[in-house]
Amino acid sequence: MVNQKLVGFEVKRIRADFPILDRETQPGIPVIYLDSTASSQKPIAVIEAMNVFYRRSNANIHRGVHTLAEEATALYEEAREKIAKFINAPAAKQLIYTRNTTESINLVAHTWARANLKSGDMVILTEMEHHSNLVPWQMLKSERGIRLEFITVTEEGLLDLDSYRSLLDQNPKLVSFTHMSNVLGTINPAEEIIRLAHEHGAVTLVDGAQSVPHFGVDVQKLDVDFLAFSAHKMVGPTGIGILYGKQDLLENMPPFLGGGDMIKSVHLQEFVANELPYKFEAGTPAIAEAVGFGAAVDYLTSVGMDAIAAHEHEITEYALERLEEVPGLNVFGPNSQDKGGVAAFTFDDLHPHDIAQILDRDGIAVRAGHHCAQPLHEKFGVRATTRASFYLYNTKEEVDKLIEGLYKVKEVFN
Ligand code: C6P
Repeated sequence: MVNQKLVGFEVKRIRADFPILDRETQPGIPVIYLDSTASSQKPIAVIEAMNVFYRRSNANIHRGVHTLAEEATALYEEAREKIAKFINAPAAKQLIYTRNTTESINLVAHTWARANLKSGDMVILTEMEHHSNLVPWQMLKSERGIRLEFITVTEEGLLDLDSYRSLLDQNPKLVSFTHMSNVLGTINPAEEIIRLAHEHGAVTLVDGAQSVPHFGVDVQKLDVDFLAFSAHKMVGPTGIGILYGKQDLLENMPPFLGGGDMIKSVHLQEFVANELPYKFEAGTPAIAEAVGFGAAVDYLTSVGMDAIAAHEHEITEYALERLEEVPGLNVFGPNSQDKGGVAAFTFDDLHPHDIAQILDRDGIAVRAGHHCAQPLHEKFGVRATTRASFYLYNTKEEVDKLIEGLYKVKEVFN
């Protein structure tokens, strides 16, 4: 999928849609934004959709019968329909608006898991998880005594499926894993992992924070039970994400937060929960953000997810080749065949924060640290890495600037 020939992908035209890319963070140097894995930039279409919403249609949803309230409700629900189509969900009501991927995973841990897991039950994770797919399960472990086991990561940064198969024989209740690593860039074989989990009667949760923004994800093809992702990593606004779930699972889960909108009726001593998806959406939600999320999905669809994946693949392949030329630099993770647009590296014994700071002097934005994947860094015996990441608006020229910047870093420290 990621190796298709690029047809009609004009990065120059795409860049013109993202006003921030003209911003000079250093005098005379437009920013070179290589940190989309942390959060992507936003096109005019998204910024405008939210602007127009506030100027024309702003009101609370599901509450009023006046024109503005009806308009706001319609826009909020239209966005849900668009996002549902984007991931090929059978029905929009299977998409719960949350704040982000983290909240989506916590929702499953608080509702499905607390209703279905007891002491000694096994949850399979992987060694490459982001903290948001680790800590909620560790919390449940302290509270309930569930057992956590991990699919190991090989030296090349791939999941060791033999270790997975041997864990499956121990009757896991849940397999929860990242579709794409935010450090190694590894794109995991989600369909196979899910199929094997289902053969062993386990429920599956995919952390799609880094996959849904970067290539086509089809929940029906994957047959995944839960999928979590965030708008801000896919050219949409911050403050909104999605939990997709299979209908029967969602219907049988207890509600998450209690309050307005998530109820059908309330009496002094009890309440009756609302239908899907509102059962999980307590309180006034991020309405303008939902509208922006819908616009983001429209934007990505108009460019084409296959074209985006192919462009990122080309840039990543080029970046890996060029990074390899730099003496003392070591990129983590597999080669470009199994990898999305992420290159996390160590460089001699330089501290990643120093590297990032010096690159910033040339307007190059990269991230330094453990990227909320501390156990993975421990596994590879490093405290931190420097990470460059690529999205639809990045160019080979920007990769060249990164390489020039890295040689400058070397000079500074010599
Ligand atoms: N990774 C990064 O710089 P939120 O913050 O909830 O939108 O996404 C959390 C998350 C979950 N899973 C994966 C694989 C992720 O990469 C992230 C976010 C950012 O790598 C911020 S730490």
